[in-house]
Amino acid sequence: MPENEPGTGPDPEPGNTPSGAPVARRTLLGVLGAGAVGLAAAPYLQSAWESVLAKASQVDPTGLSGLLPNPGGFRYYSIVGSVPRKGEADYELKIDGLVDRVRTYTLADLRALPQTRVVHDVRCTDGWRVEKVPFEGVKLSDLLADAGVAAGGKAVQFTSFDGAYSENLTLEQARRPDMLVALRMQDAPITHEHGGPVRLYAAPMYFYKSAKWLAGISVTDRVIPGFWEERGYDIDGWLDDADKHDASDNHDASAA
Ligand SMILES: Nc1nc2c(c(=O)[nH]1)N[C@H]1C(S)=C(S)[C@@H](COP(=O)(O)O)O[C@H]1N2
Ligand SMILES: [Mo]
Repeated sequence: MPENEPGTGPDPEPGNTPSGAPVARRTLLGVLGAGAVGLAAAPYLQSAWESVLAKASQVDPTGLSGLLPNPGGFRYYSIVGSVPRKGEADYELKIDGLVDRVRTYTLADLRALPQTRVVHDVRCTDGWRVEKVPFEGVKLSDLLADAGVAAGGKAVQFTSFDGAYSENLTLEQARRPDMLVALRMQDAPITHEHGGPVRLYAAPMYFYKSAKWLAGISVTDRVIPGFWEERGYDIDGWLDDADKHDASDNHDASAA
């Protein structure tokens, strides 16, 4: 079933919007025939196939790509048609809002901080799941401590350099040890398609909380609903089995 038809899946989705505006997730490529689908059977072609899927996801408005096999188990989502590539020379993460010290980090800065590895199942509200995916990066709590949360800070808002996506966590959620500003996924640098060079990884929550192409972290005085939350998604997004109250007893985070 097309993923961007309202009311057809477990979550409400927006309908088509005028071109140029953010639309429902774009996950498809109508141009690929059965022959191309067959490529997915060859493991050594996996990354090539994934990059075809990713390219198609940037342009196809039909939402049918979710019906095609993806050997990695993931589907690539973006609410905008194209996202600039950022890397070593031009990537920057800014932490501002209700903080004692505004901070900016380059990729090298982030890599120089202690890295944490979290292994958890990834789940999208659309029903797909990838088991035991390793992510590595800097604990969000470390960055918040570095900037210093000022009086009145209650929540955190994440923004993306796609120019449209946003997400949030309460400060309590953000300080869990399984909330990462992730630089690596599946033991490799995060690809552009997966939101690299830096994305959020909110392990105990549905994957929509894990903002791709992370550009900003702003401490706010209240939770500001994110892109999908404005469209009906749960504000918290806990996975069914998440330990919502005590991260220290039941999480997969460990020092890398
Ligand atoms: N910037 C941005 N982040 C995003 C999204 C998006 O469309 N744009 N989609 C979310 C959803 S619904 C999911 S399931 C995951 C998909 O991540 P993937 O594309 O790496 O599989 O990213 C989340 N973060
Ligand atoms: Mo999702």
